Amino acid sequence: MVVRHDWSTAEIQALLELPLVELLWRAQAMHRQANPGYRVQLASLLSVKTGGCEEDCAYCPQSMHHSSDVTGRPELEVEPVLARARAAKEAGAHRFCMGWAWREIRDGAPFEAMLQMVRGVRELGMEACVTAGMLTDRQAGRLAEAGLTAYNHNLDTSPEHYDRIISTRTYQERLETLERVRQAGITMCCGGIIGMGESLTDRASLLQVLATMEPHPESVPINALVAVEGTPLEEQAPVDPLELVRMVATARILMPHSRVRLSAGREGMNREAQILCLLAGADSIFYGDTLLTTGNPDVAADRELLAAAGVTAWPEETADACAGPRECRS
Ligand code: SAM
Ligand code: DTB
Ligand code: SF4
Repeated sequence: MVVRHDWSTAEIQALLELPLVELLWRAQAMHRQANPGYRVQLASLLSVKTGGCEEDCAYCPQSMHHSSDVTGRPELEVEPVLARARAAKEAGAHRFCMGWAWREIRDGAPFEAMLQMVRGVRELGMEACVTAGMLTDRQAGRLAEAGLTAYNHNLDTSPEHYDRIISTRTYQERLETLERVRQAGITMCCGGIIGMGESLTDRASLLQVLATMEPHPESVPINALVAVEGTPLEEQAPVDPLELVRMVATARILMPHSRVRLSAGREGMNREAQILCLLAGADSIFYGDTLLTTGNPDVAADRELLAAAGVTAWPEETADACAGPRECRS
């Protein structure tokens, strides 16, 4: 399998525009080679620090610039977070992702607590992912030392569409944060959102930035906008689920070894559309009743979804774990 890092936006747009059956066929061929068992990683999310964020991301209910901002939710402490991680593990999750609604990480007690949470999650034998905004080299180094598996920092959209979505932080700053994560030896979780008024060329352009990274991000979350009341994007029409299928399939073709995560937006999709995404190459879902502040299908529904699709969840089958070039699956 040839893994390329020199994709042009035009080539990617041509993939996105293929007849759906053809696109699915090509994505399937890649997916079967890279993940012959069709295994799907279950990742649970927890918002540790919710709301009051200084950034003005137009999609985000946690920005202090929007009337949707959630106030008065106390920041969670180490023990309750680890209790949630244990519960997620018992429910079958293999990765535990923790979010902080921050513009950037600052040193001090909350950061020390974050490091303890990372250590605690790793001691449970789970992968640990953190998303907390920008960070310094030293903070990235300390997170790596604590055993952090992945840092999530999304590009969200194309460089061209970005200014219509966020004004308080530049695309370049995002890329620099990602580079710090890479340099520290932490795997990169980086993806975007569709349904924010972007064109097909914007989607191709976002994927071009991701697919020309070397190495590719180990994890690529593909979100469909959850249009939350009180955010500037509250009126956005829901995306056609087949658009999400196309985005997942194209990501799979471009980045064969990356974990493509079917992320926000599943609540508005029927079972068949979600199964099409699994067929198109999604090999992870967020698992648990809530994402950060919005809803997600419940655990029982997701168990039924995976059974109906005939795919296996991690960590049941870990015999050949860590055999491939992906991030550790043990
Ligand atoms: N503050 C940190 C940051 O922005 O890096 C971490 C938390 S932030 C909520 C994580 C990601 O969630 C965002 O980059 C965005 O891609 C996604 N997200 C947030 N709100 C969303 C929404 N309403 N619909 C879809 N995705 C959303
Ligand atoms: C990602 O790309 N999607 C997740 C995770 N990374 C952190 C977050 C989705 C958040 C959806 C809106 C909310 O629940 O607040
Ligand atoms: Fe803050 Fe992250 Fe929400 Fe942007 S996406 S407003 S940085 S919490």
